[in-house]
Amino acid sequence: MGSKRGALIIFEGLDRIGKTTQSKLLCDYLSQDCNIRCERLAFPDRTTQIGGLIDAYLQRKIECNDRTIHLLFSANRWECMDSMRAKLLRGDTLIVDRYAYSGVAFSQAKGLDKTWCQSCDVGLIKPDLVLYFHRGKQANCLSYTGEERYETKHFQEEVETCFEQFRSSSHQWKDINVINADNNQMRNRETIQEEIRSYVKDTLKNLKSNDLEELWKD
Ligand code: NYM
Ligand code: MG
Repeated sequence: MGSKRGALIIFEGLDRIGKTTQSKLLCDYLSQDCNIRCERLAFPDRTTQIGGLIDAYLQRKIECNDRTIHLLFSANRWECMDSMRAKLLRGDTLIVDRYAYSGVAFSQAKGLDKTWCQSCDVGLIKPDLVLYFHRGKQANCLSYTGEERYETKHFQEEVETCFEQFRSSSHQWKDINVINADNNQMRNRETIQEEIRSYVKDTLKNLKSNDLEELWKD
């Protein structure tokens, strides 16, 4: 009996919706309270050379055409696949802030073809769990204009439409779970975290195969 591999868990959604806070809480909980080896990652990974270009682009220090930056975001995931695979196979659970779903939604929102956008990420490691943070009706995360490229109310609304379209139309999104991330008194941090933990516990319990599957191959 080999030891069980870790799970690949993805957090997705618009900017400033609480993914980072919640993924940190989850990672601390799994490692400290459940004794599960666990690491938190984020895409874009701005620490690599490709990630440095993406960071410069987001901070408007360089220009880049839409397809080129899309390919860089995708390449930034591909360059991490070997180390992610090795960690998962040795039993570490990975909690990842954004993945190929942001890749598609943000580029599609600029007018790029969805099929083309998706094709670059076909074959990445397939997640065991995807949690999409949805802002529900009491929208409060869109009342800002942030510093980085893409952080405008208008563009975030376009991205949200792409996330929603993709989620409701594609069988590839059938496994995506929606987290109501409304940040009001009814849905505070702890309530949202509890909901996330219950999804994660199910996923960890039901992890069957030791093999890693490939994204968007079926
Ligand atoms: N983003 C992120 C993309 O446009 N494509 C991608 O593939 C990924 C992973 O980068 N506004 C966008 C979404 C964000 C921005 O991400 C920076 P973060 O999580 O804010 O650092
Ligand atoms: Mg951001």
